[in-house]
Amino acid sequence: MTQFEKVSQRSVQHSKPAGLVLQYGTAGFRTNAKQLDHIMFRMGLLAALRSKKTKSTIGVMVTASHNPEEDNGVKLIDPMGEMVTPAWEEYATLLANAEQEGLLAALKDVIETEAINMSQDVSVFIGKDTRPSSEGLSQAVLDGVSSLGGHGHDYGLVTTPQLHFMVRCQNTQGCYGTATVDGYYQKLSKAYIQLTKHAPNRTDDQKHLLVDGANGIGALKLREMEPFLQKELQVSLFNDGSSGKLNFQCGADYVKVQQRPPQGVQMSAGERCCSFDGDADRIVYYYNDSAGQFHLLDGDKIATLISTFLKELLNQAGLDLQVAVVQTAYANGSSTNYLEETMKVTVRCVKTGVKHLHHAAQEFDIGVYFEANGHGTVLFSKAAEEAIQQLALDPNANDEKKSAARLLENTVNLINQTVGDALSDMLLIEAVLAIKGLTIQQWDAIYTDLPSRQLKVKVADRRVIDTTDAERRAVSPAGLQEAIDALVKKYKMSRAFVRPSGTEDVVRVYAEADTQENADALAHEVSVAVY
Ligand code: NG1
Ligand code: ZN
Repeated sequence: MTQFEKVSQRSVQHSKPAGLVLQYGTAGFRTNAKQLDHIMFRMGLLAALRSKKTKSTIGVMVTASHNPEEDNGVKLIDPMGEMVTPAWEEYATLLANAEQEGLLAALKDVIETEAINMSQDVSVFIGKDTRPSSEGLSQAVLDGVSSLGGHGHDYGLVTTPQLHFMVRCQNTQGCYGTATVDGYYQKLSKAYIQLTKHAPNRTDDQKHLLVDGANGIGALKLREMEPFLQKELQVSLFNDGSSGKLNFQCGADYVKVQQRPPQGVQMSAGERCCSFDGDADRIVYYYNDSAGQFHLLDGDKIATLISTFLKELLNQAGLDLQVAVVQTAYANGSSTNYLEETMKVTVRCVKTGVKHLHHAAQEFDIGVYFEANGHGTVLFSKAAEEAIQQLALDPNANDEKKSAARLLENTVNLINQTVGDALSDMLLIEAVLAIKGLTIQQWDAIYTDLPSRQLKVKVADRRVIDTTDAERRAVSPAGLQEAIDALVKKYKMSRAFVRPSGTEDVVRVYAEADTQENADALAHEVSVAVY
């Protein structure tokens, strides 16, 4: 049987419902799990082709992140552990939507356009989250890979960032770490323990952290990692999946959007808490003050803490490396202001979607990127990593410089540079707070968020809204931007923008102003202008 006959035969067992059309969205395909079997098989095929093309290992993660438990989805991972390149997102859409009888033609189209050598070997790493549907769907991916004669390595239950990490390890012959889950824990925990040595005399209270695992994979993996941390982090884990439903009234997305603590977490006043999302690539922190008021420390606060820490260390080390922070239009205006005016850090604003942030961060020596919702990481250029390593080993450097360089070296090792990673980000934040001797209240007080409001508006066709300037200004429909400008002028310290969502059939409205009442009123008035 030829390869194509095999694909044809197997694809019948993963047949596509006629007429169903799905788009590769901001973060891969995502919808009700019942509609995804054929998508998974076909993404197995595509991953096999991408592996042949790049002569590298490719990753396929079965997850729908923060979506409800009934949904599922798939994310493709490129050789360096980054998200798949946009040209191949188009092939993904092409294969996903080809009717059953047109699948082979679509496949051959990709092979021809990319001039793929079909005798090249295939290596694909596969992982899945804890959704009940993930098991069957990951089998469909494996089926796709093997019908093109490929070898799929099934890692089973892993977080999305763990799979990204393993793909990078594999393709860099171990330079990034060992491509196993234990290899991941070893690399991160070693760096974390080294960093916390710079914060001696921490009390058990200071080492204690409440974690909301969103009833997902992050909870499972945190339990596995705990022994590696040698009590330098003492976790009380809630929503660990033993009884609650995935992402239901818990998790990072719930906390960020609802601006309230998750269900099922017993927080005392002042206690440091964090929430992961359903595949553990996002994290937010929060606490209740003694008056019972809830305080959220989102991606912007995380980016500020981390970039400040890095900048201070670079100064101490005497290393002339540029630190930049990449944000989106949703970043709180106070954070941008603080970073630019007080920290004198370069700030870049890009379109919503992690791939845009990741790409922009690659342009700097050190690029810190975070979406306000808590997805983010830090990227170090090769030159920056080498400068840090050289200084750490330099026999002529003074102790202060050397010590700063070693801290930077361990920071690099603690960070998962492939993608935002709740476990890695959590350890980094815990280490930074410990080294700087900051409580969560002190971290929160670095700057005060401007009151803001996000709303969703349902319109007949959200695509009539076109934007420019990193989505901060609307260019169509005619008159909309002028209307927004006029509304913004009515309030102090105000800002507002609208954009069509890339993951839901809605227009998102964002507003900031001097008071919560004004932010709410402005958001409401802008929604009316959109409608
Ligand atoms: P859309 O639906 O395009 O706004 C949302 C998030 C993004 C990103 C993606 C992917 C907001 C305002 N938007 O995109 O940041 O995380 O989902 O999950 O949070
Ligand atoms: Zn996620």
